[in-house]
Amino acid sequence: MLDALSASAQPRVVRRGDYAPPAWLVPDLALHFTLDPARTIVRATLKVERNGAHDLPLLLDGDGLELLALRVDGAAVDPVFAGEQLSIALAGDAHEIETEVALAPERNTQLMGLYASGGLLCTQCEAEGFRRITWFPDRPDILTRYRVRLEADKARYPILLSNGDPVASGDLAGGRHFAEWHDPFPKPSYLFALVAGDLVANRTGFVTRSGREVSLAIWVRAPDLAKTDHALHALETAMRWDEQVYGREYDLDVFNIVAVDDFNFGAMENKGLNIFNSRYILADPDTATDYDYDAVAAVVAHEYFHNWSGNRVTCRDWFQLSLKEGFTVLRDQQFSADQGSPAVKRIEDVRSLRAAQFPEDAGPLAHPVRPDEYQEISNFYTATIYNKGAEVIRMMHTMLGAERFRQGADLYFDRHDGTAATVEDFVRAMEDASGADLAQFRLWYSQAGTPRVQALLSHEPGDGRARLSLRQSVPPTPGQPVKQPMALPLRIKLFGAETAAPLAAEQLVELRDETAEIVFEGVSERPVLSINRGFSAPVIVDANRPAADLAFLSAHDDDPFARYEAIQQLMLDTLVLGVTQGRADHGAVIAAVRATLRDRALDAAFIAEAVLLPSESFIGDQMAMVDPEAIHRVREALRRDLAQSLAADWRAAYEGAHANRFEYSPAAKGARRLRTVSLGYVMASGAPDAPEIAFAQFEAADNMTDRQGALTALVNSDADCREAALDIFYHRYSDNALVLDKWFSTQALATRDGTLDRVIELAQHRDFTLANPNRARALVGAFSVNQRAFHTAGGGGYAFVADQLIALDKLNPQTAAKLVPALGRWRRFDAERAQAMRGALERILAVPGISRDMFEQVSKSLE
Ligand code: 0A1
Ligand code: ZN
Repeated sequence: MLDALSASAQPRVVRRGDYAPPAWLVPDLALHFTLDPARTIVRATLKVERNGAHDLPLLLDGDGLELLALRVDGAAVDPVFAGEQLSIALAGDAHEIETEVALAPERNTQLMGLYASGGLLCTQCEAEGFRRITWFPDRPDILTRYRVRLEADKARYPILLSNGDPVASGDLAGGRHFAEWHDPFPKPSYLFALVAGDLVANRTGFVTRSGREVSLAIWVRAPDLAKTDHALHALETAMRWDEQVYGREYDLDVFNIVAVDDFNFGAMENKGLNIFNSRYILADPDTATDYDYDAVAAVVAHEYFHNWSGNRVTCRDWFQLSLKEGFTVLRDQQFSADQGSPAVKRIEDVRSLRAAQFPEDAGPLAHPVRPDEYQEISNFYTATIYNKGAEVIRMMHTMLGAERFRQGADLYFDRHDGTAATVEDFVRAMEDASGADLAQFRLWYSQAGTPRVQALLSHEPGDGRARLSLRQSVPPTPGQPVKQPMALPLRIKLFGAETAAPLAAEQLVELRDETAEIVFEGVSERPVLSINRGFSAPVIVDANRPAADLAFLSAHDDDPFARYEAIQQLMLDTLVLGVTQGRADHGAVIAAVRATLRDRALDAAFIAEAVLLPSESFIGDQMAMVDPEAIHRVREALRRDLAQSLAADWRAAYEGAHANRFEYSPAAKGARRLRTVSLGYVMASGAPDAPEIAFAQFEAADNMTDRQGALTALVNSDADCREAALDIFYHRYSDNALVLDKWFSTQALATRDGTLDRVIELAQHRDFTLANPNRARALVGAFSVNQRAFHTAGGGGYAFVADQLIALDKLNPQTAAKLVPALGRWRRFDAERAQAMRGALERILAVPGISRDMFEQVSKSLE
């Protein structure tokens, strides 16, 4: 097998333990770009300085560069290569290295380095893309001052942007022009960026709290300008929030954001020049859903917050990635919570953690928040690094309290400003500022796997005592067969089953040993346990509470998250029982949903989250062996029963949640959400007028949330008008790529019969292309998380995805490799499906020239 692989796919393993400080530093870099999509010339002048006493050569990284010239202190030298690196022997302690290279942005389909997107030229350098632009020690612990000169055709590329502040610009002969940018802050190469194109800006001014005047601009192509107000407003709000909550101010005179259509991730925090996937910038009511609006604000805030957590303090090496990502995700979650309902935000964040990170932690690609090794770092931009990393820092916040946490953050920023730091530095700053002992807590960074906590509450009415026994275990994960007990904070409260009153104040219990017992005194009535309130620890709790207790908590708990959790657990228990026993009583779920729907004290957004059934894949995650058809059947049966038993309530909720005109406010968003969820139930009831109601909403909608909500309800059904609705939608938005993505993904996510065939057909559609990552994800990515359709008996779903990934790997390995995990879940399926999934993975692995990205994901998935 191995001899079929290209050199690029030879398993190279990078280990955290092998870290060594750089032999040479690069304090200054001048970059000169002669931009052209077919052939761009890059001249680089590096000032290098020996770092300590040694006689090691200077090693420069490069990838796919045509080397035109190499000079040391002005004299041409012949290049010497050591593996993929350029090795330069240097006699003195300080030298000047000059290189000249050529590259072809328009042929760059990987979208790493300098590439063309929709008439623009732009860059993506994290994690190792800078080496695709010029020869450089492309590692995050080299901090360099950049001076950049861009030259390009003026008509085609009137706007020339890079990091830092603009210092000069002007015209050149032959219709060309130039711009120069200096970034006063030393930065790692992964934060370098440039953009050239025909762009217009939505601008505003911002005065920081110490009085610095900053000019903010969001750059897009002219037709998109009207869709940038929301992002610009979010940026201002985020800048103010970071001053108020973390005491962090912006530090340059300009802050530019550019939206591009072809982008591997969501966005990138390049110093002073953020580059965004346009789906996280562009929003107007007709084309973006409330979900999109929220995501735009969250990603704008996330990238802005990186200016401190990531840029001012960066990462020593890529094993420390969660240092910037976990912390920044926590910061963007806190920001979003402050803009609307913190409870609903927490519910959404936990839902996505459970949908993406828990399965990762339970599968073949499980890795610690601070990994020990990787083959390709791009594969480690995962839910574990981002979302679990955020949960780990959130636990510190919970244990230390807001005030001491803030002191820890201040100490961290003060100590490490202008340097490349480690996860250990962060934890130590938290300890030093607070006096807390986080020695055992550090296991969260080194041990993979989601801990499980068993909780058993017993009550002796005679002596008024209740005892809570806790037992934790951390499952084995690849390379980590045996685990130690974690330190985990559990917020716990008891309620009286008769009075519905709290029996004592909430306790924050820090479980440290494998087992613990907590005794509550003066408990005279039967207690009901509320545990892991607010999802204080990212663990799975097995509390085995009877349906009656869950129903009770869903009505009476005073922690909204716990209330949500109780009704969801009740649904989940009922669904799992239905799948494993073939039948389950729906009565308790129906009663709890009725009570929630009728509770006037609850806000609409919360109700909508609470009454939604757990997804098919989340039900699957609870079972050792997933039966996708049975799960679908049982869930649909409960949905229908809920729909019919509460038919009048759903109609009332649907009609009550009607707004007259579009408005983007927490209340209006909540109303729309409840409206869409209720419409789903109205459809599920099978009422003959239901499709008409959905179709009427689809046509009359004055916003994308209502329109896509109705379309989804129709597409999931067998209603006659489903195809008509799809056609109308397609023609209405055929010139809007981001909305067409929705057209693809809505169909790929459909839970009805025949989805596999439809998806295969859509891959042939003239608007489908693997060259655009958003489009590839909209069809292939969405389909691969549609449990029922992807696992259609016969293995056609696996074969389809394998075909697409093989084709995509040739264009864009990063985006292809991100889609492998769905196939890696084979251990959880019956022999026939498992074999077909393995077959698909083996077929991918056998392709000659497979990328390093794919090789790592696929080979680990087969182990
Ligand atoms: N640091 C960015 C994520 C990011 C990572 C890699 C990329 O390469 C294609 C792009 C973006 C963030 O956290 O937003
Ligand atoms: Zn980030």
